Amino acid sequence: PKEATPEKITMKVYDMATVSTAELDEALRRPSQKSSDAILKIVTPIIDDIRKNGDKGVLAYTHKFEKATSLTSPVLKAPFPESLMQLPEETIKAIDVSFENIRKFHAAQKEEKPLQVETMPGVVCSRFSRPIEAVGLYVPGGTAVLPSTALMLGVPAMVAGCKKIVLASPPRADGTITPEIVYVAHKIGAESIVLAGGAQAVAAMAYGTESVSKVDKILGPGNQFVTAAKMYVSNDTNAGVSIDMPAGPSEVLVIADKDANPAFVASDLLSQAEHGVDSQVVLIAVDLSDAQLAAIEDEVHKQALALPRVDIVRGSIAHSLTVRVKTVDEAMEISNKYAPEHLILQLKDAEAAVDKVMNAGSVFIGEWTPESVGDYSAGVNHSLPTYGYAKQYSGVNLASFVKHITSSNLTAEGLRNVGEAVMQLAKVEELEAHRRAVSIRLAHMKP
Ligand code: HSO
Ligand code: ZN
Repeated sequence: PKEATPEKITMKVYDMATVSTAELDEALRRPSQKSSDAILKIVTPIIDDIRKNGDKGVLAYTHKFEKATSLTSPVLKAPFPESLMQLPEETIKAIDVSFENIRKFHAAQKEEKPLQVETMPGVVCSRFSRPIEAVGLYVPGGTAVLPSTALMLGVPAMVAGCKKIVLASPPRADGTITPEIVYVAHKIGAESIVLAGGAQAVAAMAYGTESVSKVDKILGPGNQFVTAAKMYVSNDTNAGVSIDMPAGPSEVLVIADKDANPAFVASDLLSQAEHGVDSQVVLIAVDLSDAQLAAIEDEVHKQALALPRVDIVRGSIAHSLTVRVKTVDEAMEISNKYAPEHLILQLKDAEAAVDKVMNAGSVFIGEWTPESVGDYSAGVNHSLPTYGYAKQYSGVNLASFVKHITSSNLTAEGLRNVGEAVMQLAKVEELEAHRRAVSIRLAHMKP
């Protein structure tokens, strides 16, 4: 019997010249997520359970979900035994190179010295930063092992000077953690690895258990349960914990013109499409002929079929799309509205287009910059805002691991200069004690 020709793996095409705004908006909507209410109903009892039962609760979930029934403790404390980080030479080298680049780029984000401004003679305002003391870094398990995420969260935490770095990741069924993650944990000086995933790992780090250290901030991507748990604990004043940002499925928007190599463009689209069935990839084709667009489409199909994760790709390509536009400006307008996690510029003058980028997590400029370099080794962070949140959030960076503290320091002259304004505003707000805190001092100064 003749083999069925596999259905063409291709993205739906819209043309800016003919599509209505409403139709395009609808096409560019991210694949819908389960309602957060439904997820919260599942997550809340898990969090309550961990608060009540501590280690025992965490272990029970890990036995159940990860099938790691041999585990007797939910935590692996540093120093981690060498035997747990046995890796091929080339993997060690790759982690070391990436570690160093990420370290360099994030170390450069350190503020040299406190910011200081004399706003009026004798009125000095300063701002300085201090590391967040304890951070919990969630490294997802699931369909792919992600030691790169451990690097992206762990290296900036180390550079910022966080005293206690706790990593959490679901163990394998034999109760062990991938050696790559243990090696990264060792390199960043992690205090411990929590051998758990999901809402239970988040709850354990938010509230602490007998053996899991309570942290001040939880960062890292995860599935909808992890995200819902992070939202929940960050809203609970009893936990006193903050989070990085809402995380969703990975996505990319590629802007390509006639100069772009169709094979390169296709490879970039597919490298995000393989993340998960709910990922979305968008191609904005700038003034391409039918033949040029067809060349990219053929490459997408051909390259996709050769991928081990072709089935995931089929899923994500199904809700992905191409938009044909005439100019780079039109392309940038769509991109800024979409606010992609990753923006790839495969344009003749890619650098010139960067000025027009208003909303994006991270930008990849020119034909020699595939997104995967940023995912792993260039030095930029890959923990980025998805789902359009690039409109208001930054990706993980050094500032994610510090707080800024301000200070004021006035001389007598300074208080004389600014005191009138303070007293008048206190009067307006009818807060007499505020006013007197100034007047009592001014009176004291008078001879
Ligand atoms: N592209 C993903 C990160 C990642 N890629 C990890 C490979 N491993 C989200 O930025
Ligand atoms: Zn990736």
